[in-house]
Amino acid sequence: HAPTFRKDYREPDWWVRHVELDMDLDPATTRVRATLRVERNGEHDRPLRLAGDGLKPVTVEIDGEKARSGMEGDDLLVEMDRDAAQVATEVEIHPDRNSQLMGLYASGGLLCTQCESEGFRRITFHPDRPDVLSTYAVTMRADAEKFPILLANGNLVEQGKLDDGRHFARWEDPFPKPSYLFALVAGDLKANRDRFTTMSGREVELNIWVREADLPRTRHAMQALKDSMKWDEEVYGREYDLDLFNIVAVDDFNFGAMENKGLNIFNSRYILADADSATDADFDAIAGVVAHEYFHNWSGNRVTCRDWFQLSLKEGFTVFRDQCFSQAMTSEAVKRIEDVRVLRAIQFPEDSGPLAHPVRPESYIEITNFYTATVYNKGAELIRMMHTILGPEKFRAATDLYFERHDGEAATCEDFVRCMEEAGGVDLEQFRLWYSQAGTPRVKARLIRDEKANVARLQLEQTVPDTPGQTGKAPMVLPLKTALLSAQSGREIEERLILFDKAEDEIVFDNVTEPVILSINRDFSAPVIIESDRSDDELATLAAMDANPFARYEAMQELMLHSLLPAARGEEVPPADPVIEAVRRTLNDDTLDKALKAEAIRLPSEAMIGERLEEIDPDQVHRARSTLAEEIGAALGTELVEAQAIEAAGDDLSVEAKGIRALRREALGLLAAGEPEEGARLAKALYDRADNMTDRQTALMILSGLEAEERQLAFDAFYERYKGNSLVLDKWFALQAAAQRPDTLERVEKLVDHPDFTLKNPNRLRSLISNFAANQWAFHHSSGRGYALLAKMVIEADRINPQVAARMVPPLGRWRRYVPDRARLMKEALETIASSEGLSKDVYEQVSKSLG
Ligand code: B3K
Ligand code: ZN
Repeated sequence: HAPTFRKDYREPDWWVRHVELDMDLDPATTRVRATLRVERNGEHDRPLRLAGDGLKPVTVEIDGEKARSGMEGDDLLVEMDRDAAQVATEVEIHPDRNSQLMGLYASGGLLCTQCESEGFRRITFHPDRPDVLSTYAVTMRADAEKFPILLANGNLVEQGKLDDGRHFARWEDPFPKPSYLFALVAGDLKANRDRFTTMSGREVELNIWVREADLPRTRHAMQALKDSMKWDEEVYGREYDLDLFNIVAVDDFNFGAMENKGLNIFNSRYILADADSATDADFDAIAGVVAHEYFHNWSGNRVTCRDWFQLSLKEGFTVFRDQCFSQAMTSEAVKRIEDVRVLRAIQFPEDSGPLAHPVRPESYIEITNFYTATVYNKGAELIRMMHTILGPEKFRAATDLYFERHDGEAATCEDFVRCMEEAGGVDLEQFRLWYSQAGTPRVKARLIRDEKANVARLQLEQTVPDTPGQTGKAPMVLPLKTALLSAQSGREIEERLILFDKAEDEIVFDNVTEPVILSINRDFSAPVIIESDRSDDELATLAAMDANPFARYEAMQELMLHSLLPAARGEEVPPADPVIEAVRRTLNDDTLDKALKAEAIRLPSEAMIGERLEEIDPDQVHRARSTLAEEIGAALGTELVEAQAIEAAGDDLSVEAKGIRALRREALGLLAAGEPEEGARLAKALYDRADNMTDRQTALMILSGLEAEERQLAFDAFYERYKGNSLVLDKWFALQAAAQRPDTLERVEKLVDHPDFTLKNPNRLRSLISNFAANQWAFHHSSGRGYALLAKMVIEADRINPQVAARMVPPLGRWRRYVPDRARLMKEALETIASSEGLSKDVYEQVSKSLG
């Protein structure tokens, strides 16, 4: 398994200007005839190399004559005696045997495609690299009854009946695109149809295609699509470019969704929702993913990536765009808190483990392994920092320049940064280190007041930790939004954007005539770990008074960690009073909206606590967190009962109503920790009266951790009610896998044999196994059986779907961070995987790097 290196990039030897596809669709055997209009790039005599993956050519022709060609591994080499030609190949593929869900595959009676990154080569021979852009025309033929709807990229130009009950459709996409954006769908689908008038007055037809029975659950996705089209016009000046925009929902899908030109294909969990079956979080995720894929039409499709090392060019930027969209549509502060939580829970651990890599990686064995939180979420933070440094107007000028200069091109991260520099009038030379240096910077911040001089000095130190293959790193540019607050009144005295770009620095604040408190990295303006020496009192003041809502949340988290970290290290535990008082004050604060209250009283997760420890003892971490929850719950019974009792209509998706339900979840959780019987009673009552999935899930989540008879009753009722709805059944598995109880491991071991469990459906696999592996206490069971179970699942899943299997490996890769007995058992599980026969290169890369 040889790696590919960024430094080895070369332009393609041959361009492909146009692709003509002719496909006889059938689940058992589909015949694909492809005609590529190729042109020599520069002067050379190298053959035309076309990538294939498991393909055998039936015929290969140049300009209508049999070509001289041969296979080299999976690739087809065609000898070329002219500078331009029509090269035609014919192959046969088998969609119903495609369990990898890459290329053309069958899902629930549909035929559909997934090509990013290298799936097109499973459909036909092609260079299959993102810097080869072509126009496409596709003719599809299929059984008219089984596949009445035939879709592909671009516009439908012709359709009609054929003999033997078959029919055909021809689609043409006028926009040159890389092969990874190719898509087709065939199936018995119905559309939720709508329209959108663009800013220049063009009418666009919008369709969301699903099974007929699912039509009522597409309304939210359609609204999100229209909202995103409008938002991209208003905020980025970007208009949609075709007259048709199709979305299709499929049940078997390797990830969230795919931005194929004019034909986005979605995992059905990011389309289908109603209040009875989807939670508030599901609704928000749907809007976010619909927006994300739509935004790719410009950031990804019109301007694409030169090579896969540039992946963050489209993904980091598009995540930033979807985050801002969701901030605008819901609550700015709450959405930011959620995004930072994901970053800390997933990206920070990745960045400090064996799979750490820069936002623009230098090499890969399997590119699919690099669709990571680092490329996506840290990548989005890089764009956000440039937005902060430039300010909104210059940032917009820079993106205008970027879209204009690179429209129709395959660009690089460097191209993007250069547009930021030129239009923003800033020098980003040192900032570029964010693309090349992995690891989360750590900042030590100390504020010292000099009473005689009436100044406050902020002393800053930064270090960037070593990561695999990278040591001795240079200081980075950290934009730190910083304020000083009066220690007495909490009033804000001054806010500044500090660009901290040295190993050490001292920032002086003048005219400081009273004791002050430091509010630093407001809005999480830089994705770093801040270590400050702020006292409990100072944090409590910030938690109650800081004008920046994110900073209030952050102060609460720090305050909680002051109590949690010593306990998790097995040291003497300070009294919980400061935390309890801060939670009480938060609950009683009428100025704070409920969603923010919910965030503020939420304890850091066990994963987040672990991330702050040198060595993790999972039992101690669990005990620390549950003890603090118990103490808060026992002390604040009255306030918590009151907070969880506020009502909101189940189909009300306003920020206020969602906040009410979020607060109920957190309050009831704390209450159940402190008073389990009362918690069980209230949770069961909530389950029985709930008119929406959010409350139902809250009730089950709370019951799942309790030794109450209500628990089994509610889980059984839930199963009976929803056994026909696979998306909800995923929740039934997920809730049991995430349950905070001593026997979760045994339960998950049994659930693997449940008739509704399957390794073939990625959603189902993740709902049970990935949620289990994220459940720190259960997964890290001292017997090591949790690790063994995960290893077994990885090995079995790898035979079916390597991409999905490889994504389950990282929890084991963290072994070096755990106490010795766990570390040894985790490593053994990795070795078991490593020694299994016929490992895919996907899993091989993850496991060998984790052990290395
Ligand atoms: N671009 C796709 C992800 C493709 C993953 C390929 N392994 C979805 C997205 O990020 O929008
Ligand atoms: Zn994306």
